[in-house]
Amino acid sequence: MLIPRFGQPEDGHVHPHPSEITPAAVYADRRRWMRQAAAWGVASAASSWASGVEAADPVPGIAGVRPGARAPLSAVRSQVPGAWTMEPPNTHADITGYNNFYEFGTDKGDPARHAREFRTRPWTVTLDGLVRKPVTLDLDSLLKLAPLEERIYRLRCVEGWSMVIPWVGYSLAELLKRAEPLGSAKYVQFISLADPKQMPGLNPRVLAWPYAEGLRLDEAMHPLALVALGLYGEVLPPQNGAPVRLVVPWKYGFKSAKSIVRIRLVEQMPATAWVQAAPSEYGFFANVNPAVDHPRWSQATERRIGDGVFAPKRPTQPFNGYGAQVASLYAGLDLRRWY
Ligand SMILES: Nc1nc2c(c(=O)[nH]1)N[C@H]1C(S)=C(S)[C@@H](COP(=O)(O)O)O[C@H]1N2
Ligand SMILES: [Mo]
Repeated sequence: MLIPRFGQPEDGHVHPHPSEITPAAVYADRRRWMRQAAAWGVASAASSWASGVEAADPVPGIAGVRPGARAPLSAVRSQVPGAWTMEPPNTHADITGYNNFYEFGTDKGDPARHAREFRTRPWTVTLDGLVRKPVTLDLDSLLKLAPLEERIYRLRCVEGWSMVIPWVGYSLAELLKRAEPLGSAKYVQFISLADPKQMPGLNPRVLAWPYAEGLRLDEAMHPLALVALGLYGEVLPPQNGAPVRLVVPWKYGFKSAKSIVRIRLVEQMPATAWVQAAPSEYGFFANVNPAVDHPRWSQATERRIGDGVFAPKRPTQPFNGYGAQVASLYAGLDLRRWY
């Protein structure tokens, strides 16, 4: 049986050298250069390759977005309590160069490398299951569904590293309300895209695809649970879960499913990819908890990406520092257990 590679403790894990990363900015500049070269009619193999790439499959949308292109996404400052940490955000290069998105490979640099041409238009998200009004929304409807807010959240990966990320989006509750959940709905399941034509990492030995996650309905309705459509004031880069992903800041990062295509309201606790893969290591609730170690490493501290490998680790906070907002959701639940 394959031991999930997901759970690699961060000790001894060397942060990728900057030269291994292709920051989105550099990539955008390269594309701009290629377009410019094609426009000038530069006679070379490079220009015909460039024009071939650039001319293929134009994707309509905000600012005429093509796969991998960057586009602004304006947002207002969120008023949701806890939505703004004062900690400095990580750099764009770190946030878009050090990723977990196993559909594109299991190394931290794989998503940035392999998701460049990921097509995020057309895109739809279907809300169904125990709802009064099942609905399928396209990306433009999602972008207009509620005012876009900027929120700066800490992200704590179960592997023991963390970042601070300025997201753009709105509360998941806004989206769920559109479908009018029935009284019988108790949980929400989130299903990511699994497209073997675009995703080179869909190996059945890694996870059971599609990637699926879930929340209890009251967790999903908490205003801090975010539908993210952008980061750093731009549409989401592919490697961060474009065009639409979940962000649940008080839970380990794996709960925040990327590139979501379906949201199901259900009565029973739904199957999730990581619980299915390793039930002894990952739980459904997966609230960040420094007092409960992962079976293979401590969760007491974390390495903040960008601190440098020699900097001391930081103490991990219960609920990733969002306890004042969310702890009451778990009254009566034994938090010492690894759920
Ligand atoms: N579909 C999908 N969603 C996913 C993952 C994944 O592999 N596939 N990885 C998760 C994990 S482990 C983390 S830590 C976060 C990372 O999000 P980021 O790359 O935007 O920082 O995405 C989560 N969502
Ligand atoms: Mo993670």
